[in-house]
Amino acid sequence: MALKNVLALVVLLGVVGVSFVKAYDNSESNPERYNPGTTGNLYNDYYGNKCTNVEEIVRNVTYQYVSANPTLAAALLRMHFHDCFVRGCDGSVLIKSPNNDAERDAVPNLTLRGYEVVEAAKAALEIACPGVVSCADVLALVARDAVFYIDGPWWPVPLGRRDGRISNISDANSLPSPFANVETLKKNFADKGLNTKDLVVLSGAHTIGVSSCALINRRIYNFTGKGDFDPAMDPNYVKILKERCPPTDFTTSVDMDPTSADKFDSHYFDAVYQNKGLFISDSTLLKDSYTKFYILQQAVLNLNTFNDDFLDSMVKLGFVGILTGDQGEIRNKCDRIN
Ligand code: HEM
Ligand SMILES: *[C@@H]1O[C@H](CO)[C@@H](O)[C@H](O)[C@H]1NC(C)=O
Ligand SMILES: *[C@@H]1O[C@H](CO)[C@@H](O)[C@H](O)[C@H]1NC(C)=O
Ligand SMILES: *[C@@H]1O[C@H](CO)[C@@H](O)[C@H](O)[C@H]1NC(C)=O
Ligand SMILES: CC(=O)N[C@H]1CO[C@H](CO)[C@@H](O)[C@@H]1O
Repeated sequence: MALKNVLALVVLLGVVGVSFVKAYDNSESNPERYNPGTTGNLYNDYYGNKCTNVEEIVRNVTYQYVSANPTLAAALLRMHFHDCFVRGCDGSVLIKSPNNDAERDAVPNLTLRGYEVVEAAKAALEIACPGVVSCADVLALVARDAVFYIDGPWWPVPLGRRDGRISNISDANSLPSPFANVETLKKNFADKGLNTKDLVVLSGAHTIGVSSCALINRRIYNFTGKGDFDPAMDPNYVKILKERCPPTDFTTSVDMDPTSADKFDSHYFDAVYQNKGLFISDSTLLKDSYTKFYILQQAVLNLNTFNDDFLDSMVKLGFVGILTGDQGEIRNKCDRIN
């Protein structure tokens, strides 16, 4: 990086850097720690003796699937995110509709994978303690365990979510678009009670997993309709992407993190910093001073706070729009309301 940038950074760091460096208090004995005060309460030992071993049962099933197919970790993390952003973390993303008008039929959902893992974990729980554990909780646990299995960070998943009874294709509009700019993304997240730090930290989930040529072909071949590519992209990266994605290819997969899409590391921030963000919604994080600074901290200053920050933001994400108490229901099967 240019000397000018280094100097600017050093000055910036002096002003706000210290507040970014925060050790995580790993005391599970403090449930309030996990409640960012959104809508309702979740508890670490919610099921107690109504269902002992909930976490172990889910973990065993998840490990079984993810060990056979590690790419499921990315899929399950994304599924949990989609669930939480649409009607809250209420398992509504799992519901099937005979009319193809449920959330999972929406365009951004078409490539969600891993439903079978959630179903299998739920089935194991139904044998151990029928009708007790919600599908929303199962999905939250499965996502955490799947990421942990591939050596990603572990985060606490306080429990007690209830399952929603509605899944509507039009609600999937509240999912952020890969073509969105940072202002829109900030608003999308703020609408869910998540701040700008959560936006940039959770975007780091794109350090694992894949997308498809369909979502980037315009960006690399015909950005403004003149046969050009997005000038915010590194030209060499565009060249590599073009080799992977011929102009009329809408199906081939593309790694989200060009260097290590199967590893949960901080390379996503390196990629974005080097103008190798796959989506506009990744690259645009360099256009806001806060999110840009976070990227610099991870990519250039090697502060290594990403895993701890991810933990904090995942816990917050898990509280978005939850149903608790006697709201909703405990579904018997995750793909249909009772
Ligand atoms: C900031 C706004 C976000 C946008 C616009 C966005 C958009 C996308 C898109 C378009 C894909 C590719 C899907 C496909 O090819 O069909 C994707 C993949 C993925 N997203 Fe995001 N995403 C965002 C935030 C998040 C968050 C918050 C998480 C999780 C905490 C996440 C986790 C993932 C993962 C893991 C994949 C790879 C999935 C796989 O390999 O199957 N994303 N995202
Ligand atoms: C989970 O798997 C471990 C190791 O295979 C096994 O010992 C344990 O009994 C399993 N736990 C449950 C609740 O199935
Ligand atoms: C889904 O939401 C749309 C828009 O709010 C509404 O018109 C439609 O009736 C809903 N569909 C179902 C099945 O509830
Ligand atoms: C590029 O975009 C323009 C304007 O949208 C369109 O007319 C043209 O057909 C596109 N070219 C290709 C090769 O898709
Ligand atoms: C309409 C449609 O294609 N829906 C798909 C949504 O995603 C699920 C899971 O991958 C598919 O089974 C559906 O066919």
